[in-house]
Amino acid sequence: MENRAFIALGSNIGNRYDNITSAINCLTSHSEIKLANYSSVYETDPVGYEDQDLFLNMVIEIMTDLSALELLEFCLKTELELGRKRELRWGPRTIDLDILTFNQENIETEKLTVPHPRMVERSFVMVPLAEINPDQSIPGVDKPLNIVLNELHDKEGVRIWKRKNGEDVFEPIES
Ligand code: PH2
Ligand code: MG
Ligand code: MG
Repeated sequence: MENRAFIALGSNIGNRYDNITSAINCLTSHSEIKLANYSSVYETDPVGYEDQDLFLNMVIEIMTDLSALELLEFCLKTELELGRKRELRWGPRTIDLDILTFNQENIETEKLTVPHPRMVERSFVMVPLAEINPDQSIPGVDKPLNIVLNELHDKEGVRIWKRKNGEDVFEPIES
């Protein structure tokens, strides 16, 4: 598979861990998506709109033959499938899947902006990303990841919830 992408996952409704693992299962059930790595799961204070429940957040690294837009479509489909299963009528989504980077590409279309425009401001993204790929370079960001991370002030809002135990296999987070 030729494209490397990082995807941020977040959930703050229902069984958050279930939602996250179901989303990963759904994504990797696609024949053209392969899980390459994943972070620990973090519990995080809500950012932006603060009057909502705590999130679980993590980041995964995938290899894929899909284009960035095809990957986006599949992420949206997965969000919809999981959301619909929980029968939510409105309010925060049960699962949010955001494409952070796609190779080293800059993509700006109506539907998709990559790198994710707010990723470097968000500790709930940068902490798990730095865990799995501290050397990740982000197009348009000329500082190393550890410097970006050091400059973030809300890292205490990001706490480890389920440590990644084991190597780059999927089993540990299945149950
Ligand atoms: N997602 C948002 C807004 N705020 N806060 C946390 N902690 N985690 C998220 O995933 C998150 C958020 C919109 O996508
Ligand atoms: Mg988001
Ligand atoms: Mg989103």
